[in-house]
Amino acid sequence: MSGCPDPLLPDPLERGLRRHLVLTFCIDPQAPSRHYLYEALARAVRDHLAAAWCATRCRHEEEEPVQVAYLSMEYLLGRLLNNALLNLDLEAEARTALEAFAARLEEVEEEEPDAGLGNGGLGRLAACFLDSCATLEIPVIGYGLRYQYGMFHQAIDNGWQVEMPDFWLRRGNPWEIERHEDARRVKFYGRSELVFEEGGRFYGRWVDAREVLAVPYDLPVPGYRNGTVNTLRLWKAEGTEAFDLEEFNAGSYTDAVAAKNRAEEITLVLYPNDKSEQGKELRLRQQYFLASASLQDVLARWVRRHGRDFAHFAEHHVFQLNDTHPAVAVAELMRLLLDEYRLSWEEAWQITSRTMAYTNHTLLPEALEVWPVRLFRQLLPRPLDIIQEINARFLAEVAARWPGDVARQRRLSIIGEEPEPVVRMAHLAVVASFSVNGVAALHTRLLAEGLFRDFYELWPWKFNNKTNGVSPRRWLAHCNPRLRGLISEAIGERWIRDLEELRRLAPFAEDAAFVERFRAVKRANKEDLARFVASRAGVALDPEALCDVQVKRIHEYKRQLLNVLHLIHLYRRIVDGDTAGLAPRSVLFGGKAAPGYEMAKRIVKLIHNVAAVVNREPRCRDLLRVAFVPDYGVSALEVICPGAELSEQISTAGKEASGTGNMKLMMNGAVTIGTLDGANIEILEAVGEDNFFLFGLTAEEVARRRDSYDPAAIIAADANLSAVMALLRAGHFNLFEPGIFDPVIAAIESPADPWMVAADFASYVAAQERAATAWQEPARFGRMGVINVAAAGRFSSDRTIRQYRDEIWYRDRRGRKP
Ligand code: 26Q
Repeated sequence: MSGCPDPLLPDPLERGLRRHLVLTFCIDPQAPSRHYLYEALARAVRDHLAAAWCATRCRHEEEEPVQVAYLSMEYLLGRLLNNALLNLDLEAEARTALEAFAARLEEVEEEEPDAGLGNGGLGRLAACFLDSCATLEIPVIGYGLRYQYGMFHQAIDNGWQVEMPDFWLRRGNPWEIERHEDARRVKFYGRSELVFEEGGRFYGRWVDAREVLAVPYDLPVPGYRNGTVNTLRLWKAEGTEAFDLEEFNAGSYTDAVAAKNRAEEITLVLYPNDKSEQGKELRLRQQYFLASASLQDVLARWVRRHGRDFAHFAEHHVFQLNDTHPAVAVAELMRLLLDEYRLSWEEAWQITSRTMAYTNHTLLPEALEVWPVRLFRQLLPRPLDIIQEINARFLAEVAARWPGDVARQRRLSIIGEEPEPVVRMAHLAVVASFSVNGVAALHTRLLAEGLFRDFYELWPWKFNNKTNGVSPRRWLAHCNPRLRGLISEAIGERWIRDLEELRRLAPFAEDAAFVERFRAVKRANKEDLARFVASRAGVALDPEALCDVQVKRIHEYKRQLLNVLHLIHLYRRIVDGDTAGLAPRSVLFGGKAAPGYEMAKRIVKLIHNVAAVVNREPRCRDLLRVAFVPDYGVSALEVICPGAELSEQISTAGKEASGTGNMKLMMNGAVTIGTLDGANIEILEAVGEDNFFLFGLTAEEVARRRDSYDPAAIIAADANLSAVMALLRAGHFNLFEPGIFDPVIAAIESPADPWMVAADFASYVAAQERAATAWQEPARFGRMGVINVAAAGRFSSDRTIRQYRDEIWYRDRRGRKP
C-alpha cells in the first residue's frame, strides 16, 4: 500500500494552454504572441509533469533505495520544453493545440532561451546523465548552482570574439519551483576553534563566520515515457537577515540591505573555463556553497527519517563528484558529521570514504585544480583544518607502506608546496573516494600510468573506467526527426530506450534503397542546416557539398588550427588549379574561446579571416565554403548534428579525455576523421577502420617525439605545409592587419609546441583525401553513415549510467578492498 497521494489529472494540453494564457497571463487568447504561447505551453506541460514528479519523490522516500547525489558546478541543459514533450509523448498534442493559434511548435520552442549553465562537455554530460537516470528510474538528485548569468553569448566583431552576458532568467523560468522551506545556511570566513569536553573528547567549532542563505530551486527531470520525474536542485545565494542586521548594527538600514544583496554575488555568474580565472576567491566560494548546501540537504533528509543515527547512512548514499570542482565536499561532509552531528573522526571518515566517488575529466596537468592554503584558511578555516588532518593521517599511511620514502609522500600529499602551499583538490578527491573513474578507456589508462600513478600503485581497486555517452533522446530522437522516422520504420522504436537495438540497422547498410533514403534524410537536414548557417553566420553553404564540421570549445589541444591549415592547403590547390579529386566542401566551425585565452581568440579571428578570403574567391565558389557559427551551444548543435557528414575529432592524442560531440555526430550518421584520442578509439573499434578516417601520432608517439620535435624540419620537408606557411607568413589572410597572426605562426613553428600541429599535418591531409574520395562515391559514403549509426549503440548515456549504477553506486562498499 503506497502512502503517496493520488495525483490530480491535468487538463488536456490545448485546454491547459488556453487556461494559462487567460488565467496565468491575462492574455487575449485571440492573438497571443509567440512568447506567451511558449510561456503558457511550458506551464501546461509542467502541469502534466507535476503528478509524476510528486509521485516519484514520494516513492523514493518510501523505498529507501541508494540515493545518489550528483554534485556538479555545471549543467548544460539547453531547452527543456522540447525534451519534456518528447519524454511525455506530448509532441503531437502540442502541435494540435498550437494549430488553433496558427503557430508551429518549432517556432514556439525557439522562444525558450538555452539553460547554458555550463562550459562544454562536462556540463552537457551532467545533463545527459540526468536524462538517463530518470529514464532508467535511478533515484539520482542533481545538485548545482542557479547562476543568474550562464555561459556568455558570443558575438563576432570583425572576426574577433566579443562576450555578451547571458541573462537567461530575464523573463523568469517556468520550469523552476522555489523551495524556501528547504533553505540552508552556509558559513564563510571567521575562525576555527577546538572545544574540549569532559572525558578528553573535543570537537571543532567555526566561530565569527558570516552566513549566506542557500535557497533551492527545483527543476523537473522527466524520464522517457515511464512516469518518473527526478529532480535537479539548483541553489541560489541570498543574504540572511540575521547576519546583516547584526553585522551592520552600527551602520544604517540601507547598508544592511546592500550587504544582503552582495551575498547574491556567489551565484551571479558561471565561471568560464579559463586560466585567468584560476584561483579566484569567488569561484572557491561557489564551490563550497554548492558542497555545503547540498550535503546539509541530504543529511537533513536523513535525520528527518532516522534521527541522528548514521550507522546505515553510507549504505544508502553516494556523492558523485563531477571533477574536482565540488571536491571540497569531502571536507564539508567530515565537518558536518564531526561538528554538527558529533560523530568521532573514525565514524565520520568511514562514512565519507564510503560515499564519495570522483570522476576525472582531464589529463592536462595545468588544468588540475589547486587553491592557495592562505585563501582557504581565510575563507574556510574549519574545512582547512579538516583537510590538514585528513592529509596527516593519509601521509602516515603512506609512510607505513613505504618507510622513509619522503619523495613519494611529497608527490602524494594533499598539500603541495610549490611555490606556495596549495590544496590539491584532485588528491583530496582521490584520497577520500571509494571510486575514481576516467571517462574513456585510453583516458583511464593514462590516468593510472601518469597523473595518478602513485595513487594507482597504492589503491588500484579504486580506479575504473566509465566511457562517456550521450542521450539518444535529445541527440537523435528529438534533434533528427527525419532519421528517427527512417530508423523506426526499419527496426521499430525500441532503440530510443535501448540504443544497442541500432545494431539491427547494420544489414540495411547493404540495402541500396535504404542507403538512398538515408542520403535523402541527410540531404534534407543539410538544407535546414544551410538555412540556419545563412541566418546565423551570413554564409551560404552549399547543400550539395560535403558538410565538414568542427564544433567544440576553441582550445589549442583540440587543434582547430590543424583544420585551418588544411583549409588553406585546399584554397591554395584550388587557386593553383590543382583540383583533381577535390570534393566540394562546406567547412563549418563553431565554439567559444575562454575570454582570457588570447591564443584561442586569435584562432577564432584566423578562422574568420581565412573564411573571408575563401568565400570571396571566385575560383572557390563551387569547391570550398567556410563558415563560423557564432554563439555555438546546445541548441545550435541540435541543428548541426543532423546535417553533418564529416566529424572533425582531431585533438593531439592523449589530450582529449573523451569527447562527446564525436558520439553525437556519429549517432547522426557523420563519419569521423580523427586521431587515436579519447573515445575516438572506441568509436573506431565500433565502426571498423573502413568507416573512420584515422590519422596522426598515437599518445605514446606524441610522448616519445616530444624531445626531438622539430617543426621547422617537418615544414621544410613537406611542400604542402611549406606553401601553407608561406601564405600565412606573407600575410595573405591579414593584408590590412599586419602581424596579427604572428603568434599563431610562432606557435606552429615552435619546437615546444605541446600540440604538435605540424607533426600530424601530412597524415591529416592524406586522411582528408581519403574522406573526399569516399564521399564522391555517394553509395559508399551513405553506407558508411548507416554503419556509423548502427554502431552508435554503446555511446548511449544509458549504457554509461548503467555502469555507474552497477559498478560504482550499487557496488558493495562495505569493505575497503572489494
Ligand atoms: C576551472 C577553473 C576555473 C573556472 C572554470 C574551470 C573549469 C570549468 C569547466 C574547468 C573545466 C571545465 C570543463 C571541462 C570539460 O568540459 N571537460 C570535458 O569533459 C568531457 C566530459 O567528460 C570530456 O568528454 C572532454 O574530453 C573534456 O574536455
